[in-house]
Amino acid sequence: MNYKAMCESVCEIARSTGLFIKEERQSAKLDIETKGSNDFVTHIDKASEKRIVEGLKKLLPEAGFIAEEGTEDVRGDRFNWIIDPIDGTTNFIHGLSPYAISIALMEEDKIVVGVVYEVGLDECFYSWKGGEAYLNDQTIEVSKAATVADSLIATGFPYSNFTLMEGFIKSMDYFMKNSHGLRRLGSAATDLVYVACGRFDSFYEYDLKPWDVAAGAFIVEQAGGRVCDFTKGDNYIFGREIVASNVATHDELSEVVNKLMVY
Ligand code: 2AM
Ligand code: CA
Repeated sequence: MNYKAMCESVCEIARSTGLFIKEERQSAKLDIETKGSNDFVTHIDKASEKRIVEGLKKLLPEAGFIAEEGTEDVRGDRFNWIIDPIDGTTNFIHGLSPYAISIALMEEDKIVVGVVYEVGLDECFYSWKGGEAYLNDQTIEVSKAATVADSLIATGFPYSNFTLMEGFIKSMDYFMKNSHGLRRLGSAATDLVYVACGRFDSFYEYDLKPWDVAAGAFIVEQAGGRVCDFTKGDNYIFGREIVASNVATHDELSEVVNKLMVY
């Protein structure tokens, strides 16, 4: 497979779907304000995923799909797409950035193409097996921060699974006192690509789904960063826990998360 050409085609699908989402939101603005947001979001998530799936099917007919809205729930023998049609839905509803389209291609059990298109700022992050990592047409790399004390750290707040709440609060307490600061943007895919381009030095969160992290985690690695789960293993796509960072701070950061959040 020509991974580079495949990645470029996926970027085109993500960009055109992003435009569609933006326009739909604009034309439905009044509806959201008067009738509430749930119906609208369900409709637009599904319509967006349908467009993405139709586009991807033409690119690689034999591939299966793991997609948030379940448009096409079929597994492929060798290739599977992992898709989130809108990551950061709550931001999107409120008219806030960031919110993103996340598309990864998995070959056997390895990601080979990753695209995160952050719609609000029109920023497309992407990489392919054997290539570098990009933001629009510029190559990107992770930061050079040497320690957690020098790091700006992103996380996500628990929203429905509160099982690790106690450890999570302890981790926030620790990082508030021992880093440059904590940020919570509300889109895990965007948090990851912001680590890839050095805006954040690191990111950690639990209870994330494969479609929230598959593309972004790949782009972090391609940009020279490191990714692991909370036990420092590599089950971070399907394992629902992720730590991503530059190389220099990875051991220190994952040790803190491991100590406070594995129990
Ligand atoms: P989603 O927008 O695709 O659902 C932020 O912490 C991450 O958690 C996002 O990637 C977001 O993905 C996911 N998430 C799911 N439900 C959420 C909710 N009710 N509030 C905030 N984030 C949610
Ligand atoms: Ca989503």
